[in-house]
Amino acid sequence: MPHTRSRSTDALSRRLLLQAGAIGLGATALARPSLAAGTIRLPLPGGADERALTSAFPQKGSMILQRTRPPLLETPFSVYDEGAFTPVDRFYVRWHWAEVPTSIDPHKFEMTVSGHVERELKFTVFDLMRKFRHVELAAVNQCSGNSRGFFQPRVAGGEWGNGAMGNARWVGVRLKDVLDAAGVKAGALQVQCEGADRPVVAGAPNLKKSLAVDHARDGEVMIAWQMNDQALPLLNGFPMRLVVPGWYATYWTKMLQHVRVLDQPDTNFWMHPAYEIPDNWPRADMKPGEQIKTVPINRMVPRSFITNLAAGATVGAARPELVRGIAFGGDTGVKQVELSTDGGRSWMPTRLEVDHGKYSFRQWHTYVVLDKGARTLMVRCTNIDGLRQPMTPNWNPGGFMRNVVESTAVMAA
Ligand SMILES: Nc1nc2c(c(=O)[nH]1)N[C@H]1C(S)=C(S)[C@@H](COP(=O)(O)O)O[C@H]1N2
Ligand SMILES: [Mo]
Repeated sequence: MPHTRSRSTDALSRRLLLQAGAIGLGATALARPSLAAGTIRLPLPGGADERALTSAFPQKGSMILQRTRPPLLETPFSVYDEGAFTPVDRFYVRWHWAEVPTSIDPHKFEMTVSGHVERELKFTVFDLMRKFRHVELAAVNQCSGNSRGFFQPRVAGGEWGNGAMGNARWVGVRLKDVLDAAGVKAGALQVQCEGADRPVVAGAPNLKKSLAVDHARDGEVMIAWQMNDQALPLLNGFPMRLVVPGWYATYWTKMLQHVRVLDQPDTNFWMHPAYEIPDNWPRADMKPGEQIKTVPINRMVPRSFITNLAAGATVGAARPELVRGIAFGGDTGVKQVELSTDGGRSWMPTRLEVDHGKYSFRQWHTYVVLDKGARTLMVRCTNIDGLRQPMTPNWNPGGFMRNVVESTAVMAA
């Protein structure tokens, strides 16, 4: 459960937001004209090995440029070696539609709660700060299509490497408390969220995502204005966004403008057919062309990565070498992270570092002694529910929910 914040933190939140409003996120375009600033190696099957880096986006440091409009910015993987929390200026960015407001006045921007409720309510982010109890929760935000670029056969969509994920301490209020203030009526089924971004093409549907009403009221789903002690950057949803712990980021609506309580199932395009997975969680697996029942994507599955050694790294042979990384349990905490140096025949435990809560990245480390030559390191995570990463990757046409034990080839010399 999220814990309650102190008064001084409330004051800090307000100050952070005032600063964010004051620096005028109002560039005329989201990116300055000269975009590329060097390249980075990001080998994907069948793809170019080099990607452009950019520092041209407001409030963002050096990022992998996947797409300019709408902005798709990937976190360079070495950033995850810096700690359990992803620096805000390196946190990945993903928008569906190109019309993203380039400046927002947080004193004027309102979120409306409407639909199957006793009273329609409007809140600025400052109203939320004043009226409701503050909560803080560490949680991983991962795009449904993170690692899509590794799918074979290839699938259409943002060809992400593994950098469409990030971990932050989110501060905000419970969606439950906001819904209670509006008074959800009996017969409510779902809660639909929509942001302030718009499609360029007339008639194309705005992104709208719905959660079951009990999920929306579970006391964990929150409306956040702060990540890792900073106001949300514009590109990560300033002034407020939804945080849905343990669920894929497609539900984490940014620049939250409408919260609608529905008494009918949401059948909008973005719930169906978009963002659907084969109905065999946790695998989300099928054969190309297979006819299979699908359901909306939902809870995340465990993943783990080595962060201190990139593919092709040279490490010392016949002496202890540090291997370090991150893991997350998906919709629950990490129980165990194990390493294999023999292709998965045997597994050795690793040491888990500080526990920041069940939805957070958890750092781990161990030491290996490798014989000289080409070696492969494999890492696997098991979560508290006993769910363990599989040895073979899944496939589905959306390129969603990649889950497989990751391998890193190194040279011991
Ligand atoms: N308003 C709005 N919210 C949105 C989206 C969007 O296009 N518009 N994309 C969603 C998807 S698919 C992802 S992966 C996350 C990305 O969050 P981030 O950009 O803060 O990393 O935002 C989600 N929330
Ligand atoms: Mo996404």
